[in-house]
Amino acid sequence: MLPDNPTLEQYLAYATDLANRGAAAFAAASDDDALEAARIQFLGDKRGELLVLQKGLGALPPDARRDAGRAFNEAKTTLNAALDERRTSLRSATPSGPRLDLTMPARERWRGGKHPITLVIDEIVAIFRELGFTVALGPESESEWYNFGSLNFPADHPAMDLHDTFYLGEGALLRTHTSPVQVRTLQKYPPPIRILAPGTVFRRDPFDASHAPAFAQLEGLAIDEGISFVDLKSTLTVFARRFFGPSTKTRFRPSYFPFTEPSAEMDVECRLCGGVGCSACKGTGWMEIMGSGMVHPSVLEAAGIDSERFTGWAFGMGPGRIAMLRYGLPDIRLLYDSDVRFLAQVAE
Ligand code: 2U9
Repeated sequence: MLPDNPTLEQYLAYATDLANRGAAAFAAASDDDALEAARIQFLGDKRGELLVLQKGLGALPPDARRDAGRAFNEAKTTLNAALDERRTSLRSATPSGPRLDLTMPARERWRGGKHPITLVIDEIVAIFRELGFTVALGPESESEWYNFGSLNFPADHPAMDLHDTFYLGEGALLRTHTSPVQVRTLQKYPPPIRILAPGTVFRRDPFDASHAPAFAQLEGLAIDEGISFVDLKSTLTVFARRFFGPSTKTRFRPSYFPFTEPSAEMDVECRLCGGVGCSACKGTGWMEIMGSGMVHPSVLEAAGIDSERFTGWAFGMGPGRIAMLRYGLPDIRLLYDSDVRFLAQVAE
């Protein structure tokens, strides 16, 4: 401690002692926190020991102040130099970059996954691939001929109405089904042909619980010599059993499409009630899965295929609808609003 009214000798001795103790404390500081504590002790703005030494100058006789002032400045220089030196040496010993808290619990990893519709398409494609089908793709912007004309739609068919189809101008439109892909494939490759055409299609439908203006479709086509409705029924039943389970019952109901004759809807026994009847199947015990039929001879001829020699069958389904049945979804919009909390439940 510096006495209240020190002599010059006491002041000089105290200044030297202070400088030595401070320099030693700085040199001994093992990390930033210890160095900061030592800095506050010796160089602190409010109660630092150097401040006390400075205040002590005023208590000295005037003729002692010059020597005492020099001793004070030396002590100050020594302390600041020792502090700087230790700061530099600690910094070079500490790895640079952000400090890591290795005890912090890890964040759960975000895992991406396939969309439920993509999962359904992949699964359908895998089943038909084993049955000899390959995937064919084509443009989403089509001509009226590929989308309607080649597929035996009469010129006044309501699907061609402005209220049902998005027209792009200059004879182009957004395809309303993936059937044009099959027509293009038939023009390009000779039979036998077995193809699947998955893709997005567009219709001027309201966006509600069961409709979307843009949605996924998956169509299939088989063309060969001697193909009959028996091949259609048996192949689609094998598909239904692979997709929905080996005991799945199917039934075919007569239907109508311009591009197939005869045409049929395929139903599977309701997955939710086992055929007893529930709200999902509207009490019928059956769920409609897809449309199908024997390719109309006019469609074969339009694509350049000899309809006397070749026959074929086709089918079409909406993978979004299948995903709704499989995952028990009440509203098709769930599939389109990209809410990861919903999507993560089925992501693979
Ligand atoms: C060619 C010849 C025939 C494709 C077919 C269906 C039956 C069908 C609908 C199901 C629900 C479309 O997604 S949906 O709205 N489709 O029912 N589609 S037969 O027939 C073809 C295709 C191409 C050359």
